[in-house]
Amino acid sequence: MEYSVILRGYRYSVYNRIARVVLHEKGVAYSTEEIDPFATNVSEDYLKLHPFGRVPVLSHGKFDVFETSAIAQYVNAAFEGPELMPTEAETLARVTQVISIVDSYGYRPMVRQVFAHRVFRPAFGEVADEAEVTAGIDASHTVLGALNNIAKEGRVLDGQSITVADCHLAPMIAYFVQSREGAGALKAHKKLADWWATVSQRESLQATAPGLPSK
Ligand SMILES: N[C@@H](CCC(=O)N[C@@H](CS)C(=O)NCC(=O)O)C(=O)O
Repeated sequence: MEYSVILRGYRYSVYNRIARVVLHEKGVAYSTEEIDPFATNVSEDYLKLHPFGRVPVLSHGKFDVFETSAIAQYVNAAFEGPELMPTEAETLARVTQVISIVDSYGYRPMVRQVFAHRVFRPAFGEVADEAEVTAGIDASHTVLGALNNIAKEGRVLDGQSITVADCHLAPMIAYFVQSREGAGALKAHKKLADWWATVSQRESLQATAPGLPSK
């Protein structure tokens, strides 16, 4: 069945999953179109939608939008359903801060270095670069520490009131903890580990698990 909302993305993309988690939390029905941004033949039509050639892109009727936090905020504002964007000033600042920390300092070490080398590459029969895993774990401590402090403060990441910050962070942690090093690093940050124990059980996370091939 074709819906008026189409999410174009790559099944293993953590950013694609963020958009999917938001759509699920909001209860929005959508179709998907598979685009592998790492392929050499990304189509000209797709590059018209996303000039940087990344994923995802969300289309709703004639409206197209890329950049995942913009997609999340659009979905939250455009559809009925649970409010995922707090308006109280300090809480809103924390939501924006979590997303920015994840994008600026978390994605590369946690996903591109630790997960990609320890889990993703081996799942596809490729060799991991151990130096990348080590560098990623080293860099992840500051990221997890900052997020743990925000969780401790209690305005966001409380495991109860779900916001776009939870939706943004959860897919990154889901990948990170699939490595034994990542799981160990998260354990050292108790409040964040407690948050993950609760949030990982949500239907939105369960329904969007990318299903990597087993080694
Ligand atoms: N700033 C972008 C980042 C999206 C992104 O980096 N997506 C990755 C997949 S998880 C991608 O398309 N990578 C392709 C590449 O690096 O060439 C957003 O928020 O949507």
